[in-house]
Amino acid sequence: MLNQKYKDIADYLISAEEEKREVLKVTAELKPDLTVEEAYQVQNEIINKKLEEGRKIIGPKMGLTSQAKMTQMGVDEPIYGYVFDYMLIEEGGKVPFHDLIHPKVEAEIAFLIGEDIEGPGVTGDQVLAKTESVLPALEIIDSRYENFNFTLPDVVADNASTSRVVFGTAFKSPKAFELDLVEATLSINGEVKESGTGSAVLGHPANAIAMLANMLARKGEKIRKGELILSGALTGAVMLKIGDSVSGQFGGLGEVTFTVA
Ligand code: 0L1
Ligand code: MG
Repeated sequence: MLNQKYKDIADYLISAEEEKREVLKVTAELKPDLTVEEAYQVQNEIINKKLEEGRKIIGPKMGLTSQAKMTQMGVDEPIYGYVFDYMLIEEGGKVPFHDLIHPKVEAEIAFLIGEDIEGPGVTGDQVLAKTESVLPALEIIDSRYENFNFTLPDVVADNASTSRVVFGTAFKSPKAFELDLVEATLSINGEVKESGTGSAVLGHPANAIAMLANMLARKGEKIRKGELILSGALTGAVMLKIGDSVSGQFGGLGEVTFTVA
């Protein structure tokens, strides 16, 4: 019975994504008492549906990793979602605005995983030892909810607002950088709109990947070799519009760009 309810909520959110239209949050429209645990079951239905359609997982991603976002949402734990192959935009490429609802962009550090990482008890140092490379990325989030208005269970059910990702092309050794000291700026049409450092991500971006491994362990899952994982935003998110030229500068880690067409 409840399983059917989760499937119905998943269909509601998948339709919103496919039809590029915003909807009322699940807790207002379909299930006011949705818990975070149930929301991950809804997310799971969405993931399975995409897999059945032949979509491929690029990797999980962490969201709400900054203290500012957690405080804003009244939560003390980040969330995760999944990035799929159809969400990838090539570096320097075009993001078609009309494929999306009300996109925002944020600057993140991505980890290419070299060995499986299985929780519980994983630490940031263990993550770094099992990371093949790190690279800069711009994540485009696009909540399916009207005005990005949601509660924690709503956003978990909505695959953590995941929509598109532009990965940089320079893969660097994690040993070559103090990732917590990396400074990123996010510019739109040549104007810096947001900036931040790696330490904004749970003190160090590797801590976010460790937390992800530990959260996945609760449901008997692990981070897998070859996954490319977004660790969470260094900067605030900036609203996008047609014609925007977007650039993320990550110091020695490199640059990521795209335009909105
Ligand atoms: O990647 C993220 O941090 C997105 C989490 C969802 C919050 C939002 O849509 O603003
Ligand atoms: Mg993000």
